[in-house]
Amino acid sequence: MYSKIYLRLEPLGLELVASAARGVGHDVRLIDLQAETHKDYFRWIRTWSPDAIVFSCNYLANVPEIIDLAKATRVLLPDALIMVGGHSASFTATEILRHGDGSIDAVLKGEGEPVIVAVLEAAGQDRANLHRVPGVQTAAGEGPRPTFVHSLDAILPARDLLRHRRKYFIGVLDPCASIEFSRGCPWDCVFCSAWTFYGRSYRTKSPECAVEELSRIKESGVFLLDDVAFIQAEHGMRIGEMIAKRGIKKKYYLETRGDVLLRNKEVFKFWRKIGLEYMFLGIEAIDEQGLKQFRKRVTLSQNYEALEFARSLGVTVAINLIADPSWDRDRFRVIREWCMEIPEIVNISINTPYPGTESWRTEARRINTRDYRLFDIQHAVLPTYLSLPEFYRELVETQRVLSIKHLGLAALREAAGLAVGRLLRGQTNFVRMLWKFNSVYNPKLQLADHQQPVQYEISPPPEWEERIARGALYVHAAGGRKGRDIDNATEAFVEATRMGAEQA
Ligand code: B12
Ligand code: SF4
Repeated sequence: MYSKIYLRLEPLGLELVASAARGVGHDVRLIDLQAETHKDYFRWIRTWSPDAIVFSCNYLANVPEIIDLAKATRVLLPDALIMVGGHSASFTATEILRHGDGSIDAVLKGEGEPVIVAVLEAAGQDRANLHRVPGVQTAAGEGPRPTFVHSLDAILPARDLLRHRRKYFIGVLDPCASIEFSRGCPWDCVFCSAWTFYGRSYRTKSPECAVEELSRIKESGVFLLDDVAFIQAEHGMRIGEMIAKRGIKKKYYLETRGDVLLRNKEVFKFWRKIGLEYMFLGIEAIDEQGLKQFRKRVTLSQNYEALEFARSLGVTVAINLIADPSWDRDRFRVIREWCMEIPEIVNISINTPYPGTESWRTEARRINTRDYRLFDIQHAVLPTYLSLPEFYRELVETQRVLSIKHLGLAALREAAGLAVGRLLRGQTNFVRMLWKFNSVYNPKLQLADHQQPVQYEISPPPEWEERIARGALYVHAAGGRKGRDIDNATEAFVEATRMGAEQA
């Protein structure tokens, strides 16, 4: 839903996988189903007849769509090698193979760059033994844990393979490309699977390579994909200085934590000077009780101080609040009132346990739907205190108030100016976004989504446990301290602020 209105971003992970495969001599094509249709996909499959088709499944909600596409592809190309990779696929490999019912040959877990090369090579020799390759799971078994790409500098994304680059945007950054300066996250928040995927590692791209890649990007806007931007101040500063020196002029969007922002103020100030426009801060809750629920080791006053500082930079700040299904009408009202008092853009998501997160195993409430499509943090998958229709009415009303707030009269006046500029350049994404809210956010539609027939059911979480062995959640093996490319002072800062610190 979110991506129908506010943004559509290039699939950088898939471009990297494509680049790795192309690098060893394969003829590779890429189709982004955010920007093209199933009809386009089938036209390609029929006319080109590839030997292998790989789907990227980062988002759990996309599992049914991918299974159906794989099944239809199998009918058209009975001998093709059909595989699925990506973030969510890595946590649900067994289920995906089961749902595929023979249509999916393998699930590729972990980082795609090494596994795609290895699995295509293995397929050329002995297709029955793919499951011996690290990171590969097939109906016949599962290989060793996936390996990491040896350096983030090694492979540049195949940006040239996407046919509709002008369709990527976020808000006024239209058009917008994506880039990563680092990969992984050293923190360990209970509701997040970014750290479990990468085994709590954190790797960085060299500033030289990062800036060279940036200089080749044609789009004026750039979305920085890092989970937490500029954890290590020197790394962020060095990249910033090199951008300034080379005279690269772009507008940037990034996401970071409030405590990182306060620790590395100078870096963010510098980035403001070289084009930082938007910042997304994960605030999650506005009271101590809420912060405790998400086990955020950050105090309310730190959150407010971070907001204050972000405002002082003059960037547009967006924050995220997590609505819990236990919320009553009063709680929604308080949130609406609070949000109207602050200048920031507020995004509300619903507390959703995902496979691969700690919450998936430790959340005492049981999920009340097994429909993958509802796991998009815009639907309630845990029991609600209010009746479901009422919960959605309150939620959508809150989102509507917030949307009108940041697209209110003053904002609309400003937006009108920006819109004309973009239309003159033929960029229409931003302008379309302005009018779409009511057709996408509608409590009746949300509710109707719960009534759809469910063909593929997600496996429920295993028996509830209060505490779990965190290592069991990892896709990539944990490298411990040496897997984190941060200095000792930053490691100590992370230790003091991470959620699981007391269990380490
Ligand atoms: C950037 C980002 C976004 C961007 C997406 C940009 C895009 N078009 O891809 C935006 C802002 C749109 C977004 C939205 C959402 N996101 Co998001 N997002 C991320 C984030 C921070 C980074 C992803 C990324 O691009 N990384 C960099 C690239 C290089 O890595 P990558 O895509 O993971 O690809 C690598 C591997 O996954 C793998 N791989 C990927 N595809 C394939 C395919 C094959 C064949 C193979 C072999 C390998 C492979 O190899 C790649 C290279 O190593 C991740 C957190 C994370 N670190 O993963 C969350 C994350 C993926 N998002 C998440 C969520 C919850 C959402 C939203 C639902 C939130 C919302 N507000 O509504 C929406 C859903 C959007 C949708 N389409 O349905 C969750 C996923 C939950 C889940 N299990 O489904 C994550 C894990 C964050 C979290 N805190 O838990 N997101
Ligand atoms: S800081 Fe927490 S929520 Fe953010 S990416 Fe890291 S583990 Fe996930």
